[in-house]
Amino acid sequence: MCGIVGIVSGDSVNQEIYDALTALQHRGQDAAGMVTTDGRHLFLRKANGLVRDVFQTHHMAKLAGNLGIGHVRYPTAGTSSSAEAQPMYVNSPYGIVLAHNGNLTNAKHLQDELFRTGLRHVNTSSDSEVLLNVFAQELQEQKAMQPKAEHMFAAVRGVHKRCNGAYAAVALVIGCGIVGFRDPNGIRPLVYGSRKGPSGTEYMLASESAALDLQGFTLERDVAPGEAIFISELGELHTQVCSDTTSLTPCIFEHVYFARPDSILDDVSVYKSRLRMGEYLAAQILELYPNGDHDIDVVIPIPDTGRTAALPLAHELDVKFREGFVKNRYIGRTFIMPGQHQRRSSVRQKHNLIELEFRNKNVLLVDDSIVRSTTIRQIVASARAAGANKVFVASAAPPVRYPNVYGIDMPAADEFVAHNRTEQEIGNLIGADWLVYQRIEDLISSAREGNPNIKGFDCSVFNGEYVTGDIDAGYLQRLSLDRNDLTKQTRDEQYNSDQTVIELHNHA
Ligand code: PIN
Repeated sequence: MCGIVGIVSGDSVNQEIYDALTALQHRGQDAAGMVTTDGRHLFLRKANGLVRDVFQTHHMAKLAGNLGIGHVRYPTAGTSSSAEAQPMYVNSPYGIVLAHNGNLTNAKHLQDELFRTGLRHVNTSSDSEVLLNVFAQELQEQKAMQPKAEHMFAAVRGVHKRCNGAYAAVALVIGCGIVGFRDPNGIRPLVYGSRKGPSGTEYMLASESAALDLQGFTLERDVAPGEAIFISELGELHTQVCSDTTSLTPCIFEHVYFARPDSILDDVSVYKSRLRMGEYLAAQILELYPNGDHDIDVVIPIPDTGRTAALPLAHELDVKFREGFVKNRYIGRTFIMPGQHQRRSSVRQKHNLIELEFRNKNVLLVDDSIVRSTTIRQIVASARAAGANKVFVASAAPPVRYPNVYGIDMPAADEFVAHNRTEQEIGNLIGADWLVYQRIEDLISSAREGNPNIKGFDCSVFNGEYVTGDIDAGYLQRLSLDRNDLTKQTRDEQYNSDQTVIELHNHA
């Protein structure tokens, strides 16, 4: 998963992009990057690491200019090499940089096509470099000496015709402005906002509305599926839907886990979605165990995301809500750490127990989702070790059974605990007395009740239905082979032993 931002301001944008990227850091901790422009040159800084480590004072001093874009990355395609950090740059036409969140499902085909039709070379294994080059090629076709909004829109129209999959992107074109666009299914989020500046209205595009709030921008609205928002370097805003076939089917996993609770995506408060997930879980438990004979003494969330659903769940069940785990906030999110080994050791460090909340009690543990089950297995075991009588588990999301092809790092079905297992078998495996999963229709209602205009969500990780309609067994097999934990680990080891070469190459 990744986070993107673009700002056109009347003043220097470097600090604001830095702050916005920090607000989006939860979307990716692997690499960060920023490009600014003074209208003639681009200034680029990107490297592996957290925002606070990548941008140092001497970098910030050089990131001059009133417009810029930024990116935080977790690698969903390709390697953890810093050569694949974003924004990515192409010199022709004009000089363009682009930051992308999502995953193109026809990247290989497009890469060949780019060479055949434009003699364009794609140097990394990143689909974002493909997206950048398709956009550049389409913009070049416009043959404008000084590109304007209409040329940007025509280029985005061309992108929509050729690219499949998920993409929310911001691109900066030197001497022109910033364009943000979202794929025709609106799978990945993208919002924009405005604020009054000393010399007129200033605009910001971002993956999540929380980043706008924190920079003093007022949320205008979401970028619509297939739409492009162009902000010229003078601060004029133009919008156009650049696809004839659009439908809004945003990724439901944003509501389950990825997005910040203080964000509003497609007019739905993520926080409220999660509260409703808790209410639906409670209704299901009361249905399964009528007359309150569920035997639960206390509801204990697994921090952080699990907490929002656990609160109304406890309330509806009329049992106590207690904090039983203290999370060390200085350890990264385990779920998005590459490689199972790293994940396992950090789960252990991450959650410590408040023993007295467990001793001799029947506890219901609530997490946002169970993917590989590494976290929950260890947590159930430590709850028992702390003296719990019975340990029940509730997952605010249904079982994750299918790979994600739209930019979330869940590429291999056989790494999921629910792969080829029934819910009963999973419950046994994780050591729970019983396990209850959210029903998919309840999950959809939890998010959709915030905005009934949303026709549907991409729920592919739960139901295997891919909204772009282009995913077959062959694609999933290639994805799994290319991106499973073992492949990633081997690739990272190779990259690490190669680092001097990459460092030299990337010394800027
Ligand atoms: C934890 C969010 N949440 C915890 C992410 C772990 C699945 N996992 C998804 C549960 S937090 S596993 O909000 O960032 O603190 O099943 O793959 O082990």
